[in-house]
Amino acid sequence: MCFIATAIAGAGGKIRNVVLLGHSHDGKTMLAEAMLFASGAVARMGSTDQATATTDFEPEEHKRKISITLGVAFAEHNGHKINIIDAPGFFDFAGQVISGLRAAEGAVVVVGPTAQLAVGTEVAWEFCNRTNKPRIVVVNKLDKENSDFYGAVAALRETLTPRPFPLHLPIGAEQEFRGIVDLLHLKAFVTAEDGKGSEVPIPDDMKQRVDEYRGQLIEAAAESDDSLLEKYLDAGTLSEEEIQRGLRQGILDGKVAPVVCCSATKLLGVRTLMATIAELMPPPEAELDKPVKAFVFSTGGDQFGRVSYFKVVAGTVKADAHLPNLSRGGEERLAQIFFPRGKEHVAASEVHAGDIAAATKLAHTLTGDTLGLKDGGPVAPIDFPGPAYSLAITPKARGDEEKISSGLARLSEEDPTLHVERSEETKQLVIAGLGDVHLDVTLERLKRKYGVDATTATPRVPLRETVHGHARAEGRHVKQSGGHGQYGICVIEVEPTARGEGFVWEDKIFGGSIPQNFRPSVQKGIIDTMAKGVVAGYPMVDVKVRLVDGKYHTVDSNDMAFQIAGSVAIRRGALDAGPVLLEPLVEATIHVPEKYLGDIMSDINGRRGKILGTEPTDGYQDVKAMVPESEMLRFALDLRSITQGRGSFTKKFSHYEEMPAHLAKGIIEEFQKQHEAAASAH
Ligand SMILES: Nc1nc2c(ncn2[C@@H]2O[C@H](COP(=O)(O)OP(=O)(O)OP(=O)(O)O)[C@@H](O)[C@H]2O)c(=O)[nH]1
Ligand SMILES: [Mg+2]
Repeated sequence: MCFIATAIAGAGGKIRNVVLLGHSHDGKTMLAEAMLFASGAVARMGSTDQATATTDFEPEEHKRKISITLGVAFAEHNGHKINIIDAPGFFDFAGQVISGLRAAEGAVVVVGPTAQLAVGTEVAWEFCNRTNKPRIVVVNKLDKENSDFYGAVAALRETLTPRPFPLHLPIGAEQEFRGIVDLLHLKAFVTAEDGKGSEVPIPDDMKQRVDEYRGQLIEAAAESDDSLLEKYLDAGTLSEEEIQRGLRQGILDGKVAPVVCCSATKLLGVRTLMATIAELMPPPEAELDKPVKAFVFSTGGDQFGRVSYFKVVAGTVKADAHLPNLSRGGEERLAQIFFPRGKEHVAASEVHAGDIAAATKLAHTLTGDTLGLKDGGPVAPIDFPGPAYSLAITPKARGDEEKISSGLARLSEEDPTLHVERSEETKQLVIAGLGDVHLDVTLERLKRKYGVDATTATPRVPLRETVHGHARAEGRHVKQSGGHGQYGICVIEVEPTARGEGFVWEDKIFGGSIPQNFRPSVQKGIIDTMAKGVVAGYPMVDVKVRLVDGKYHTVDSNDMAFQIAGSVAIRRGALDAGPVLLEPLVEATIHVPEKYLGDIMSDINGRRGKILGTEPTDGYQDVKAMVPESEMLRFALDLRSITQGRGSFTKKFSHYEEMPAHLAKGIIEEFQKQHEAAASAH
């Protein structure tokens, strides 16, 4: 195998990098396995059901029977090296899809064999459209009962552009599915019960259909090139070579998307799919003679530790190379480079431009980095979706705080869609990602790799306190029974300032009711209390405090007594001045198919949000809204259920605004109750 990998790798034109995309469970991982097995790259055919598939090797994947991280492997077909990147279909792992698309020149969109277009197919299509990826569609599972190739094709054609059309047709259906007719080469292949494949004449009962679909194919090929179209209009047909050339161009230009058929588990249509990939998918652009440059498109882990998957963009990467990291500085030593086949490492001595390989234990290189000699600088990094769903996380065992932070830091380095933040304000450690399953998987990895058990909770939203009206309040701290006494009394006036002014202090004492040297003590007591929260445990802002009067005692007054007096005064004053809470608002941009617009608008209303505007983009709508952050905590999950996964959103902090009184009242009363209980317990 090592021989094949290196022997073919020399020629960029013989490499095909494809990413398998589609709805979860439609059979991408099994199709990858089938290609590996059919080409002899693996000796036994693994399966996702048995947790033995080559490209799904993480325990978290086995437990859920879904792919979570990219699986990278390679197969050989007819002198071509096909690098297969198996992406997850589950929406929480869209970051992996984006990584995979960056490394591949083409996508293989795997769909189920029914007349129902799955959401994951639509989403995969969108991803391909956005990144201008040439694509082939595979209708998989055609061995299944009630499978319907023509129904599936019709469903695809109804909604998707570029319009899919059949390149292969199935011979037999359901249990009788046994082979395919290749409309381009006009050949038929069947596989017998014993697994032996052979070429056969096109079945008589399919001839009419074959003619009809081949006609469509030729038209599609002709339409992708003016000279071909002319020829087609003249002669009424095209040669095989011309059809092939036209199709290749049409696929590359995003005008056509050929559909092939297969059963991954029965190994039907798998070799013809590989032939189609080799024939019609574009080769990588390989700048062999340029200085070496490699782009790290994904980071994962296996039994040997961290694995960085890279695609060589220019030149040749040699084993043991020392390459500068053009994105973040420093130099990396690529001690071992290899061609990954799932978790297996096939050692490589060199990797040429266009090819995909991996390295272990890079010191500081992360996903999106470019390694190479300075020539034109780094490749553009990958744009990953921002966090949509967050949870506060705490270690179960005391003393694990350090471990949880370093473990999460490592995990977020490997997963660009995982964000970790310690909130100064709420004192919580918060993890954020694309959905609840993403964060569940993160917790499991934390336990498996770093031995930390953790619990999660809804994050606290950092509110602020302020006041509405004016009040005058006295704060006294007087204890003079025996020993050293305490004496401090202050009178303050409290009022709001303009939003954003913070804390304003005015010393309006005439005469010496409080001596000069104790006035800063009062101020400090007030500031400290405001920072901790006066009425509800959140920092108080935008308040003006005027010190107007007080009393002191020549012996018993001291700094501490006046600090405490200040603290008491602000607590009373704030309560009397009509405390209000400010809450953070976020500006959200919600991207949904047009048909959900009404549902989203009413959902946002239900979250106390304001719609700022809508903007149509290509059958989708971008809804801009201003919504309280506290109402957005579960939005990622709700948006998914409203749109079945078709919608996405981003949000960013905008500003603070007053919380409705009835909500604030509840929070303040709750805090006061706890505060009193704590005070009486002392
Ligand atoms: N009958 C039949 N079952 C299949 C075929 N291909 C896959 N399956 C089954 O479908 C299920 C899902 O297959 P996977 O390959 O894991 O699906 P996937 O697309 O990788 O799913 P995600 O990783 O979640 O996106 C498994 O139970 C497979 O055994 C097929 O050709 N025929
Ligand atoms: Mg999978």
